[in-house]
Amino acid sequence: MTSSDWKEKIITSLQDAGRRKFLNTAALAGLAGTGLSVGLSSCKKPEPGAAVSGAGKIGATHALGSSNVTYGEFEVPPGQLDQYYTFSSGGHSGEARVYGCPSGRLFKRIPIFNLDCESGWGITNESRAILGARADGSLKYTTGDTHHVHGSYTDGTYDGKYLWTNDKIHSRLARIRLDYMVCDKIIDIPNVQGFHGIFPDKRDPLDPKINHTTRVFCGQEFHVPQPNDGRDENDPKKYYCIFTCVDAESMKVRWQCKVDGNLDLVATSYDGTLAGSNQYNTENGVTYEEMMSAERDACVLFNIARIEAAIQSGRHYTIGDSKVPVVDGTKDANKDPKTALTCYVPVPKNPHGVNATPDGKYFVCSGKLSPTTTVIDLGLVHKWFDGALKDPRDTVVAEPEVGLGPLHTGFDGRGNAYTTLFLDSQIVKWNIDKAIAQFKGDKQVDPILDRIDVHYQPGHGFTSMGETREVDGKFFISGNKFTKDRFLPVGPRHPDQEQLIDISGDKMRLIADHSVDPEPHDSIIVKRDKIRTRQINDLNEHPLAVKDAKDCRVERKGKKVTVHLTSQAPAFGLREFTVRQGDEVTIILTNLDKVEDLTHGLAIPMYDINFVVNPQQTKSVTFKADRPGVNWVYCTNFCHALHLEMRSRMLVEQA
Ligand code: RUQ
Ligand code: CUA
Ligand code: CA
Repeated sequence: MTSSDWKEKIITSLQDAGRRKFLNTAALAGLAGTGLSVGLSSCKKPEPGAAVSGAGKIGATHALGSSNVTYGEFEVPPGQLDQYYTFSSGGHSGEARVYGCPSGRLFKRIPIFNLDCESGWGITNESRAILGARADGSLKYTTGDTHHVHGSYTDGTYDGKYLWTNDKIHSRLARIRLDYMVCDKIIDIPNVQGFHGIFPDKRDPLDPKINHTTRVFCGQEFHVPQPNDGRDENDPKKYYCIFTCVDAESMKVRWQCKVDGNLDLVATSYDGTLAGSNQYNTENGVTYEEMMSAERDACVLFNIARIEAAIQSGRHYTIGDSKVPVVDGTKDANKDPKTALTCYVPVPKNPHGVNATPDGKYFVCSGKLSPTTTVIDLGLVHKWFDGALKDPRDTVVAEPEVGLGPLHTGFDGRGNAYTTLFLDSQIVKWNIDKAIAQFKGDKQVDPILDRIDVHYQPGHGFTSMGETREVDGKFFISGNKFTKDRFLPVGPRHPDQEQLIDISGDKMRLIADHSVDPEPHDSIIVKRDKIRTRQINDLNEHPLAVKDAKDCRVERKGKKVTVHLTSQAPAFGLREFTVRQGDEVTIILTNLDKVEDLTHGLAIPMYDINFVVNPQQTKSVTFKADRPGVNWVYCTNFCHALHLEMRSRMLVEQA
């Protein structure tokens, strides 16, 4: 075939059968001969053809045909509020996002690893201090890749205090304080590349009185030499991955644990004793072919109490310049279960996703290249650590065939699991107890309860309060990676989609399509009463706050000039101020307005300054006044009938 023939073929396949069929075929063709075909041949349900049927008539009929939903049933009418917050990662944007559920309305983008002029994130001295600067004053990084957001827990449910999210590119962990919904801390995780999975603990395994989150666990997806300083570059067998524990409050790295293979997603047990991570590269491969060569990979479980005891007793080392204590969690160093820090449970090849069931009993690991999910019994894992179970594989109590490309699983609190099927473009509902009975040998029982088409290729899927003891079984959101024909086209790149599904009944019902900016990855759905935001800032929080308009002034120390400034609708505290060419100018701006939502902005033409101050908030910027002339400092946030008149003049005198 000539290349134009190929082009023709691809276009026809897209037009005729829909992208879904194209992806399925292409994905399967790409995987043929690499072992997936083995997995497929053992998958009776669904028929590969069935997954594709109807692809030609996707769209309105498809969506409406799958349910009898009156859309208004779940609409949030004017003047009413959503029942839930959805906190979502923002992928390439490096931000997090806040949506309403079920409305799907976007309420807020929380800048984290990115720059954001709406809030001035990355522009003010305060946000730059959080983002981290290099010696020359430039920001250390301006990019981020957020995948997962998870909240802090008390008593097994969200306490509304913090969210944490990862930066996969630069291996940073960020915290968001939920009272203001702003990022308050970012740290670098040493010795790690490709920080992907993240999960807070839910209570302390050592102290029964500590029933809230005190640790955040972070997984490393890309293995590297340790230290990664040029040694062992050509010897991938000497590359390793690391599991990191960060203190939730101080955000200091507490310890690290070296593992064989890699770490992908992370889950934690409700009793605080265990954390787990699925591993798709137990082969230590450096190409995807190598990473798919073994029939089985693993889910590795970390015995938190034992790791911390090992650290206490000094059984640790450090890597390179890092001072963080590291323990050895590799297989060779942990052969005796009775002293082992880690337990490697074999699961079918290249798993993706690990999720804790809300009853606290199981971790569910998805197959990805196997049409199965694996249910690991955490009680049996403890039995293995006690030496009472020989083979780590004996901790597996179910492995139902769910469909093609299972990635992530949510729960309804009624014993059912909902797994996203990337290749099948479906959500499958299955019953955990039935899957266990089937695994024990009961041939009569079918754990699969329902399937619903989603549009298309879902990644994460999660339920309302589904990662807490207060799971309520009402909503499931399918995070779809492709949307094809669901929205008005906006160029070659389509929006992503969060599809809302009602899971309160026996049958799943598709309720709504919500377009989202690529690519939200993971989210959590949190009952609104868990979140208590502040109405205004605390004036005393900033040590340099200008607490009275009378305190506005210009202070000079040599070439350093500080402008103490206030805003109060519709005026800045100084109508003008004068500096000299060559001065290093710091403007400290306090918003003295006390009314909720009465935000002012400050922008200075040609100085790249653009930020806002919320009621009673203080922020500052520092810059070099390098050009003589008049600069209109103006308010960027429509605050008052005289908003346009809200200006001040910065006069820069010739040197
Ligand atoms: S991963 S689509 Cu970055 Cu959360 Cu599974
Ligand atoms: Cu202040 Cu507009
Ligand atoms: Ca593998």
